[in-house]
Amino acid sequence: MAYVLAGGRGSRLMELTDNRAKPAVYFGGMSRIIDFALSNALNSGIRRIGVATQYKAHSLIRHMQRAWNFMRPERNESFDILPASQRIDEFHWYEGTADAVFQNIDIIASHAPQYIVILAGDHIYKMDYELMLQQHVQEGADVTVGCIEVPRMQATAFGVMHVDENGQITSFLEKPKDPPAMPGKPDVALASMGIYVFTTEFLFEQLRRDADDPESRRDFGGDIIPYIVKHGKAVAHLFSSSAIRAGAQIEEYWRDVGTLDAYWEANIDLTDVVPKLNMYDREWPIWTDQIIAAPAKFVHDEEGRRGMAVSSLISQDCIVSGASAWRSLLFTGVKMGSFSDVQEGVILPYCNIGRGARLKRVIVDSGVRIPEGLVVGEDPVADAQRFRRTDSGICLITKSMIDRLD
Ligand code: ADQ
Ligand code: ADP
Repeated sequence: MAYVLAGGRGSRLMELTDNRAKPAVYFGGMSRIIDFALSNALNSGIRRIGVATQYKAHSLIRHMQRAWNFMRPERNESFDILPASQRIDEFHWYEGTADAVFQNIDIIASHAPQYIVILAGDHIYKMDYELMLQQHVQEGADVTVGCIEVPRMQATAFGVMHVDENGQITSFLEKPKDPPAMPGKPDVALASMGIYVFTTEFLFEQLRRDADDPESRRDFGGDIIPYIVKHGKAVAHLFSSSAIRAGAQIEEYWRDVGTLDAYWEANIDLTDVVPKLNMYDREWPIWTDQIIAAPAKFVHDEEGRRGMAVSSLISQDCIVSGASAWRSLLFTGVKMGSFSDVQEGVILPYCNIGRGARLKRVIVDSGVRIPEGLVVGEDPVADAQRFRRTDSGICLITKSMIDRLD
């Protein structure tokens, strides 16, 4: 069984997660972030999935009901959406990630899985969990932790570990201020991806023990994993050893698109001629919700100006009329009016770009109507006053920011 943790807000995405949890944020022109973990589980052959939700779950739950409703109990499949529903008593929402599993022990037990793969619903990557599971079983581990090498200075946001020559984890520090380097690699740290394989019975024991510990924050990275590293057998599984093969090449791509800059960049990267993340891989499809809609359309406007998009991903139901897009993503249902121009823009579903608007290096939230003639990306001071502008100059534009303009 795969158990996906999808309750976190992702507060560093600022207003993009004001009304939806991070796993529900759109990515890549068609998908939502959670589709990657769910597709990985499905493509790995896992047919029982549970998803724990908490923060602003409406958009996420609606998406999963539309996109992920094809699991069939009569084929021994299941898809459980598990909102924090105060199952223990009326005072307890999910406290931490471990609690989000603990509170659903009875539901998990009803499916009787021998092993459970705990996943985060907020990372962009492709991975075959089967290989991690095989390693877990072969080595008789208590827990197997997915890990990846990252630049040492980025590791402050992760659990950082040391392993011995057999791959057993000998130390685990959650979000250390000064991350320890890997032996012989002073600029690299071995980071936890926040994904774990457990033998189910052992996980339940640990969750019950943790629930009785008044000091615990009920967190996998903060409490459960460090405890097992000290008292049991925790083994590291290197992501590079199970990254999916795309053609002959291993696609070693993993992103925590946790900030606006990282989110924007990971999206825009997909417009490269040969992106690091292959979304055209039929061997490893990223499943999502598909609406029934008209194809994307590019038209001359009345004045004869051409509508065009270059180096861009244009989703269905878009109309680019006498306008141009470059290195951009137009999600479903985006309409661009005459003389408007978008460069390096991530334009979420059902936005309208008004006549003559010029947008550079932007993220536009879903359903936003960009007024005629609005210019963003040319005057940093004006941008910062009106929109959420990052230090590197990416602007997030939301409905309420546009409403405040007039
Ligand atoms: P963090 O990145 O801090 O560290 P965390 O906030 O614990 O991740 O969230 C992990 C997952 O659980 C996310 O998908 C989030 O949406 C979800 N989640 C958070 N709180 C939840 C709750 N109360 N109920 C349900 N779901 C919840 C973790 C590990 C690190 C590791 C990084 C890798 O602790 O050791 O390095 O992930 O990104
Ligand atoms: P989220 O809440 O995560 O932004 P939604 O599924 O609610 O995702 O859709 C985002 C926006 O798109 C909303 O502003 C909604 O009103 C609009 N929208 C959704 N479906 C349609 C549609 N078929 N036609 C026009 N607008 C739509």
